[in-house]
Amino acid sequence: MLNLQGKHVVVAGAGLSGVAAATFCHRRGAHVVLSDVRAPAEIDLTRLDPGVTLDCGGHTRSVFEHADLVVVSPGIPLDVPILQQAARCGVKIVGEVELASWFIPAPLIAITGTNGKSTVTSLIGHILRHCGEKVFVGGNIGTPLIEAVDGDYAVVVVELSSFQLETVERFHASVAVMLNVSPDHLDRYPDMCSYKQAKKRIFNNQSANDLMVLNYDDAQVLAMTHKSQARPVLFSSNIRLETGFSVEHSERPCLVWCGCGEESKFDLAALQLKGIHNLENVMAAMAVCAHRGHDLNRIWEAACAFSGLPHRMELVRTLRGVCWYNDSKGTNIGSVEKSLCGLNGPVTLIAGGKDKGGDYALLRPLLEEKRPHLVLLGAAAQKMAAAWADICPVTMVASMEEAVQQAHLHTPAPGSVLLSPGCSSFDMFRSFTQRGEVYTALVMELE
Ligand code: UMA
Ligand code: ADP
Repeated sequence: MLNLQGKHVVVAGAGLSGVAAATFCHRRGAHVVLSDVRAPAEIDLTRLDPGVTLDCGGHTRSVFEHADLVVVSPGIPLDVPILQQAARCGVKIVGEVELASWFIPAPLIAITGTNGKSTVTSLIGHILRHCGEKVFVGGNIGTPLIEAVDGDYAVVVVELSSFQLETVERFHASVAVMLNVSPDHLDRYPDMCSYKQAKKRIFNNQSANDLMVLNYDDAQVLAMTHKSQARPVLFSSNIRLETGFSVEHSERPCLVWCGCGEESKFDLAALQLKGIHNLENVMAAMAVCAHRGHDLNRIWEAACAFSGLPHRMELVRTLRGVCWYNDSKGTNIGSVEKSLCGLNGPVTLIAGGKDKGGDYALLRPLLEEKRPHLVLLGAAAQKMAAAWADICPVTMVASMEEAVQQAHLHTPAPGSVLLSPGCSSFDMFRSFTQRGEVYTALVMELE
C-alpha cells in the first residue's frame, strides 16, 4: 500500500512509534485515527500532526473494523482482542517498522539480539559517520524508523526488538546482525521458541546479495539461519576463526580479522569499551562497516573513540575505593551476567524491578563464584530472593534511595556497587533511563 492518499488508517498506541506513524500517514494524505487505551490527558501529543483524529480512553471496535490499514505499536501484542477482531474482518495489520520499510530507498542495516542491540546500533552509526556517510540511526533505540523516510540517507541503521520483528513482512535488511539469544520478554511470549521465531524474522527476504553478521559462539543464533541464502560473516570471542573476527587472548590481547588470505590485528588497549561482551559488539559493528567498503584501520580508529552509552556499565563515581556502576539497561538475566562477570573483588548487586517471566536460577553459577551482597527491590524482589538467598546475603529494600544507602553500608573498599536490575523498570519508574538517573543522583549525593 504505497499510496496512502484517501486511505483509512488506524494507528494503535499513541507512544513514540504511534505518534510518528500517524503523523507520517496523515502527511501522505490518509484519514488517520490514533487510538490508545489511555485518556488524552495522559498522552504526549506535542509531535502529532493536528489533522489526526483521536480515539482515546479505549479502542473503538468499529473504527478498527472499517480501516484499510492498522499500524500497530510494538508494545501492543497482536493477540489483544481489538486486533484479533480487526484481523477477522480482513483488515491488514502492520507494524511501524514494516510501514517505514515500504518507503525507505536506502539500504537497511538491521540489528537484533537479546543484548547489545543499542550499543551496536549506535556504534555502527558512529563509525559510518566517521567514515563520511550520511546515516540515520533509529528503531527500538528510540527514534522511530518512520522518521528516516524523507531524510535522503545513504544508509539506515535500525535496532529491532522481537516486538517489532513480529510484524515485519516485506521488510528487507541488506545487512542483518544477530548478536545473541537468551531468555527475555517471557511475559509476552509463551516460551523461548516463540521469542526466537520473532527474532528470526530479521532474515526474512534476504538473498545471496545480502549479509548476515552472526555470533559464532551462540549456537541458538547459528541455528536460526539454516534456511537463509545471505552470506554469513562470523565473529567469536571464544575461538580463532579462519575467516571472520576473533579475539586473541595473548599477552597483548588484540582483535583479529582473517579473510581472503589476509590478517589484520588491532590492539585492545586502545578501546574504551570494556568487557568481553563489548568486544563482541565491536566485532559485529566492524563487520558491518567493512561490508560498506570502509578501511578497517579507519573503522578501528572510530571504534576506539566510542565511549559507550549511558546506563550501560557506566561508572558513576568512585567513592573511597568503591566504584559505583549504573547498568540500568541490564534488564534481563543474560545482561546482568555479563556485567557482573566483568567485576572483580567484593561487589554489591542492586537488582529487581518488573518481572519479565525469566528464570533467575540461571544466574546461580555466577553468584556462587562472585558471592555478591544482594540488595533487592521492586516487584520481582521476592522471586529473586527465593532463587538466590541460599547463596548470597540478601537485603530487601523498598526504594532506590534505601537500595543505595544499604549498598553504601555493605560494600567494603576496594569494591563495587552494580545496579543491574535484570528486570524492566515499569513497576517503579517511567523507563530504564529514569531509573538510572535516579540511581546516579542518589550516588552523587553520598558523602
Ligand atoms: N497501548 C494501547 N493499547 C494496548 C497497549 C498499549 O493503546 O493494548 C498504548 C499505551 O497506552 C501507550 C502506547 O500503546 O500509549 C505505547 O506504545 P509502545 O509500548 O509501543 O511504546 P512507544 O512509545 O511507541 O515505543 C516503542 C518501543 N516500545 C516498546 O517496544 C515497548 C520503544 O522501545 C521504541 O524506542 C519506540 O517504539 C521507537 O521505535 C522501548 C522498549 O522498551 C525502548 N523496547 C523493548 C526493549 O528494548 O526491551 C522491546
Ligand atoms: P539492548 O539494546 O539489546 O538492551 P544495550 O546495548 O543497551 O543492549 O546493553 C544493555 C545491557 O546488556 C548492557 O548494560 C550489558 O549489561 C549487556 N550487554 C551489552 N552487550 C552485550 C552482549 N553483546 N552480550 C551480552 N550482554 C550484553
